[in-house]
Amino acid sequence: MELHVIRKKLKKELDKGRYEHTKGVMYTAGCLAMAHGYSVEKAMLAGLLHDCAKCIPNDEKIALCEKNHILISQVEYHSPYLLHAKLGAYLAEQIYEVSDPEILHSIKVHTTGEPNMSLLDKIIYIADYIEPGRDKAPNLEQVRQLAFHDLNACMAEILRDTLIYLSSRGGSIDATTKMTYNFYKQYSIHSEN
Ligand code: DGI
Ligand code: FE
Ligand code: FE
Repeated sequence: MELHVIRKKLKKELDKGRYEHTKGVMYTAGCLAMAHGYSVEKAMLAGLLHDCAKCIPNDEKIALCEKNHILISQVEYHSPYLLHAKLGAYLAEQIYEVSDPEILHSIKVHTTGEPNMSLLDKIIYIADYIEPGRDKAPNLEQVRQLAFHDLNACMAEILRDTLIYLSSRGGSIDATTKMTYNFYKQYSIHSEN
């Protein structure tokens, strides 16, 4: 499917704020690809589609996963918004006709991450967090700078701040998010880790 067709479709599927965020992630992913020697086109396509399932109502997310044999964990039943990553990868392939496994995988893991991520996985995970429309996270200035110098250290910072945020909120934390942090904390610029 051509890029402008995907954009038009997404504009209808997503609410205004989510579509703006999507464009921010698309361009930021493109810039990170330039900085780290990855295909700009592929990074932008992955960024464009990463949240394609985000605006589907939660009960529908669960129904769609069940119907298509996408496994739902206890934490995902408890926080169904987490499913937009897995479901997004599925829809990117089925609806938006993306067949590149690197792109599909980066969409699948963009919320929790996973240990030992590929270059594109990290580009999308990080672009999602630092795109210009984001303003709530702590240390954004430092994290943004790190993103263009050291992807692994940047992953460690984002995961650390995300886990602090999630435990302050008292919600359930996916085991994968913790495993991802445990993998990336070795690269942290903070000596206490
Ligand atoms: O879809 P976006 O909002 O653009 O970003 P995202 O897909 O990274 O989702 C971000 C939210 O997901 C953020 O508030 C942190 C949260 N999150 C990440 N890991 C976990 C998690 N939430 C829960 N409940 N458990 C996790 O392990
Ligand atoms: Fe997301
Ligand atoms: Fe996002």
